[in-house]
Amino acid sequence: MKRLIPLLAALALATPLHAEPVTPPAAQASAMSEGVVRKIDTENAKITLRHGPLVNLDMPPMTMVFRVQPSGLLNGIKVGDKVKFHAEDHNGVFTVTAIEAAP
Ligand SMILES: [Cu+2]
Repeated sequence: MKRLIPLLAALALATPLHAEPVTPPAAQASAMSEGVVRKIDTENAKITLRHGPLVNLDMPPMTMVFRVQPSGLLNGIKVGDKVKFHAEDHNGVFTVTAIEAAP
């Protein structure tokens, strides 16, 4: 019975008393970022993007290589395209999980 007390205390602390006026986690998790395609490596499912700030990854603008998953996302994407994309940190591997050419 003693072991239940820390658990109940943790649950009580985890329950927010009021909503904070911040971006909901769900919206951040699916946030789309802007970028320009610099290089595409279809064989290895990799893409080099010059990207703007990645809010969900807390990353400043830079040019870097991302893994693409699924690799079929690269279909129809060309070097030089302006894109909107979503990237996630998959165990330390920055992975694009959604990408679309921006007008
Ligand atoms: Cu980056």
